[in-house]
Amino acid sequence: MRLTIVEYPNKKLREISKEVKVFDAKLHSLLDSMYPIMIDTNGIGLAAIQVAHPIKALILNIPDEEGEQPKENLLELINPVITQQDGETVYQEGCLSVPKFYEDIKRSETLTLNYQDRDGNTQTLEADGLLAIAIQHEMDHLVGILFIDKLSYARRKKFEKEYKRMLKERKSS
Ligand code: QAP
Ligand code: CO
Repeated sequence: MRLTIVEYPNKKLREISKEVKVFDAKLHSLLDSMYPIMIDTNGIGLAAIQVAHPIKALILNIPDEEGEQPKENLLELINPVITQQDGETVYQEGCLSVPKFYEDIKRSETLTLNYQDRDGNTQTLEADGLLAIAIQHEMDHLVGILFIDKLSYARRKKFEKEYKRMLKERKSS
């Protein structure tokens, strides 16, 4: 399956993703195609809506201590639901759909999650650190929320200005 990343300000990113009910070869093919595009673009997380598929599916591959992302560490979360969250943490986030822009975002520090794997089996997961942050970032995509929506009014204005300039420069080169 050939996929391309949908970038802000494309309205597609505002869609609400639908629950996955059928865990078939089509779903597996989408997940299999999301992994290489995430790795090739230096991503650690990617929601299906970012490749124009509005379904509640996302993948994560948090770098290990060596900064590597072996495929064994790949997490595929379908229909995720956070059941517990605690604490507060700030991290400089980015997003493959908002290239070249990074800002500090406040999230819960730890969380517990229910989800389904690619075969529809229910799983639970406890997360902290960068994984917990990434899960919250990717789950926001499932309801049409981007990390830039969480910025203060002033920061958001600064972002819009810089981003517009970047898009313009990109078009002219
Ligand atoms: C979400 O983000 C995330 O601007 C995943 O030029 C971010 O993979 C979770 C990326 C931070 C937790 C913490 C962004 C690659 C990748 C860019 C990403 C870029 C190249 C973002
Ligand atoms: Co993102």
